Amino acid sequence: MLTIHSDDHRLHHAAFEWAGGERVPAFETPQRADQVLAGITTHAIGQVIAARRFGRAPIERVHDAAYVEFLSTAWARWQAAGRTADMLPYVWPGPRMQQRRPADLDGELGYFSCDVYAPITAGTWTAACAAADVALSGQARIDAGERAVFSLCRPPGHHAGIDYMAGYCYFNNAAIAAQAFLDGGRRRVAILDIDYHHGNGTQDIFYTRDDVLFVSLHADPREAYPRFTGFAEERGSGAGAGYTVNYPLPSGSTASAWFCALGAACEPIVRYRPEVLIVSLGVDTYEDDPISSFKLRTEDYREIGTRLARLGLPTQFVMEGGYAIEAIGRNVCGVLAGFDACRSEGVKA
Ligand code: Q9C
Ligand code: ZN
Repeated sequence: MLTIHSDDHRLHHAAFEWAGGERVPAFETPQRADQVLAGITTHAIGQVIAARRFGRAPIERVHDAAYVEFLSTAWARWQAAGRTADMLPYVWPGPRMQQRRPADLDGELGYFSCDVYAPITAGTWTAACAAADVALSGQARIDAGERAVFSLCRPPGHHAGIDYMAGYCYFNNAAIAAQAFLDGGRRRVAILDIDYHHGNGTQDIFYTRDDVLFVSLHADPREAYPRFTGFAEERGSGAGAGYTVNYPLPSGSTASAWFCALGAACEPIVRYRPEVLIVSLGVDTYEDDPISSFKLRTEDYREIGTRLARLGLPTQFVMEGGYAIEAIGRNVCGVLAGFDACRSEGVKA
């Protein structure tokens, strides 16, 4: 399988995050993508190519232009104020408060984010644009007839909504690719999100639409981030009613429960008859992931690839989470190799 990559991801490097009331080293690090890239070579997944640049326009097809503009200038404004630490918000518009954009930088930072897990650093803008380019370059390859590609995006994207950053995410790479497929003339795109965490941002972007089916398998929000979205009752609204499908799983779920849910999640996808499938690929479902609780083992990732290949669809894998540095390369490559092996056997749905 072809991999798309950009070295610019390294320009985004958070100094720390908050966990258990303490400042701890950030879990979302440049090493993650470097390890995956090393795995691509070690496991002989295939060719790696650099992303091309697409600019702001395809990003603004899913994100609010004011949010994009804020992200593009935030660090320079922060620096001009004499500040040097990572930018993190402290105040958000809560329930029943006015959703009004504040006039100054500290206020805007809260307005355009929904948690403390997406710090803006010196290189965040460049890295986030590069991740979108990695997604768009993969999309272009599928559009040109490639059967499957892996977009090695970093920073990840599925927690970023229309006008906010959150959970290590700034631009929603999978959503940007989905919109590009539609803008290229496809009419039905499915996104299957198998990251441990609910893809609240992707859901936000497509919640009222029927041209993108969003199906997510994740830890029950009652006991996991992002806490306030991802319940089974969230099914889309208006024209989008029925086009969002959530499968929350209990904390501590094992592979057998997870694969059972994957089987269920594939049903609405098959029924939708999408022209293309985007997989938001997080491997934070791994048993040794430092911030998650599912119990998948390395051998399970190959099986995931096999199951996805059986859907028989043009497929774009987009990298999301996964924080067990030592295992991230083999787990991601397990999925890709499993997909490729099943495909070359000619197995059909
Ligand atoms: N102590 C992705 O996997 N922190 N984002 C949760 C950990 C935020 C995860 C609490 C997790 C964000 C792309
Ligand atoms: Zn995750």
